[in-house]
Amino acid sequence: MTKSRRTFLNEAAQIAGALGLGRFAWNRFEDQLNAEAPARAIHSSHSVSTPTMVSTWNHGILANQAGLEAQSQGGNALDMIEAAARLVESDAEGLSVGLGGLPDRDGHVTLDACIMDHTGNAGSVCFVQGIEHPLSLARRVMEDTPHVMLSGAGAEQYARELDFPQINLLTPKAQKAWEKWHIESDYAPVINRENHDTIGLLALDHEGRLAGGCTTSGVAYKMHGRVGDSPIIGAGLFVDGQYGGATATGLGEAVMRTVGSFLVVELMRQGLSPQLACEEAVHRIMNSMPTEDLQVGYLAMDRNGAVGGHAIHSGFNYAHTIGDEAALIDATHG
Ligand code: SD4
Repeated sequence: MTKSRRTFLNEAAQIAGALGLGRFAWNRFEDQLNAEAPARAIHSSHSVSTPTMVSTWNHGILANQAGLEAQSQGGNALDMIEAAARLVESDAEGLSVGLGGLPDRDGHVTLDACIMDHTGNAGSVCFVQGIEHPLSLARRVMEDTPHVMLSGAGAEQYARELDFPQINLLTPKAQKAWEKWHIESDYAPVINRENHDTIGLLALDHEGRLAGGCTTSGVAYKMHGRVGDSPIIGAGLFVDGQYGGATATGLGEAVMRTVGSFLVVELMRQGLSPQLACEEAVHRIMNSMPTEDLQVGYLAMDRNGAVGGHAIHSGFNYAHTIGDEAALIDATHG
């Protein structure tokens, strides 16, 4: 027998309570159920075989283009992620990813990255120095080792075994910025430090496979040895091929404390749209710590290609590319 709508909503409300969904998210979920034509339907109207990518910040536009190019040459979702990441990692102008990333307080550029596929395979490296493409190294950890994560000297040793080129990642521009900072040596997180921050990427390929990646030099002037959320599976990135993927940007400590990307995907699994799931995960942070001085943004895509993004403060944007159509979108906030 079919349940009445009221019974369904009552039961769903109890589940939402058990999940700890805030009142706000529950109201929005109800709106979503009541809506005649929810935004999700518009997004999901394109076929799953239309390759789609979303990536954080302005540099996502070019990254997505590189990802879609890899796909058109026969690549799958993982190839899309890797090609997109490599482009941004090689950009010496960007101050927070790969080559040219701002160093830690001791002047060392240390990188974190991870990758995950639709079957739950994951690879990650953290606190890696002297390698331009940490996400490619993370992929090799995933595909060619029995492990998920390698760190520091061990990850660098593995990179040498694989003949990854060794380079100095500290560019004159980043060194100059660090020398200026070093005079005062005053560490404080800066909201939206530059609009070309960590890159978090999600891709859906022509066969409907999802993959995700995240690569960063982490917050500038961090303590030597500090690792953020970006290489932590479940924090900076999580993908569940049945439901969707999510990635994070911003102050990693806040993301790690709330296992942010896993939370976003779990909320999608419970029925929230990517947008509502991102909003709820941001509110989880806002309800548990002071956030005047910290920014976190989440980006999510479900297995049908529907997308959402939300941040604590304004300033977070993301690139959304479907086939050959690309748009830069200002995420909602607050
Ligand atoms: C970190 N989440 O290391 C990264 C930095 C970042 O936007 O994403 N900045 O905490």
